[in-house]
Amino acid sequence: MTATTSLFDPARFEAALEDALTASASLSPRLFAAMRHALLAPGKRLRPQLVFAAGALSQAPVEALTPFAVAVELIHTYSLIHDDLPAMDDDALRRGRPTVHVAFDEATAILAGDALQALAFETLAITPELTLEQRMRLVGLLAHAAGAGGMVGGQALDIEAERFPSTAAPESDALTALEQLHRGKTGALIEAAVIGGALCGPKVKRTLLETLAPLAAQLGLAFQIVDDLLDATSDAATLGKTPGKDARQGKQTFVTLLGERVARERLRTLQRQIDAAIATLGRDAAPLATVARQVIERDR
Ligand code: GRG
Repeated sequence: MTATTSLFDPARFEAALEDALTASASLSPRLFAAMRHALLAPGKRLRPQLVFAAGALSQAPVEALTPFAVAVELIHTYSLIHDDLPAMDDDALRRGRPTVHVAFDEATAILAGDALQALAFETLAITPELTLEQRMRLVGLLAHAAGAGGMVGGQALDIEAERFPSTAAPESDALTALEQLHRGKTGALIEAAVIGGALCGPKVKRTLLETLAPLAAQLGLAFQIVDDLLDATSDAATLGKTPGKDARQGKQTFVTLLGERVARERLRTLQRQIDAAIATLGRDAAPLATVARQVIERDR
C-alpha cells in the first residue's frame, strides 16, 4: 500500500475499538454496556482518520497508529457523554441514538465517561507497538489536549460564557474569545490527533511538525465553523443530534457572531491555508488532503 492510499480501514478500526473495550475488564456489566453504547455508535471517526493520515507523513505503521487512534476516539467519546449530561448541554440524542444518561442513567453516564478516559491512557501506555519514548510523549500530548489547557478548559469557558455572561469578553474581543474557547474545546483534540499521528512514525522530522502544527490548528477551527453552520442550518434527522441548540441556548457561535456569509468566507480562507500547507508535504499528504476535505465538506 502506498502512502497515497489511506492507512485507515474502517472495519479494522471498529474491531480495534471493540478489542480495547473488551480489554477494559469492567467490574460492572451495566457500566460496560454504557461504554459500548457510546463508543460503538456510528461516529464519523474523523479524529482517528486524522491520526492515520498524519502517520502516513512519518511512515508510521498501522500497528503503531491504531492504539493512538483508539485512545483519541476513547477521549472524544468520553467528552461527548459528559457534554450531553443534564449538568452540561442536556442532550437526549447523540450519534442518532439516545444519549448515555437517557439510555442508562446519569451516574452510569458519568462513570462510563470516566472509564473511557482512563481506558484511553491505559491503551496507550501498555501497547507494545510504540516505543517507550513514543508512549510517554503521546500520553503527555493527549493528556494536555484533553485537560484544562485544552478540551476541558474550552468546555469550561463555554459553560461560563452561557451561565456567567457578565464575565464575557467585551464585544470587540468576542471573536478572539470564541476562537480561544474552540481552540480548546474542539481544536485541541484534533491538533493532538494530527501531531500524535506523525509522532507514531519511526523518524519524525522537526520541519514536518512545524508544518503540521498551524495546519492542525486551522483544521480544528474549520471543523468548529462547519459544526456551527450545520447546527444553524440542518435538521434533526440529518444531524443525529439536537439541531440549532447552541443558537437557541443563546450561545455565541461563529454563525451568530459573524453571520452565515462571513462564517462561510472564513471557512474558505481556512480551506485555502490548509490546502496550501498540504501541498508542501508531497505525495504522502494525499490521505490528509482527503480527510481535511471531509472535515470541511461534511454534512453531519
Ligand atoms: C465534557 C470534558 C468535556 C468536554 C466536552 C468536545 C466537547 C467538549 C463537547 C462536544 C460538544 C459538541 C457537539 C461540540 C461541537 C464539536 C464536536 C466535538 C462535535 C462532535 O464531534 P464529531 O462531529 O462527532 O466528530 P462524531 O459523533 O462523528 O464522532
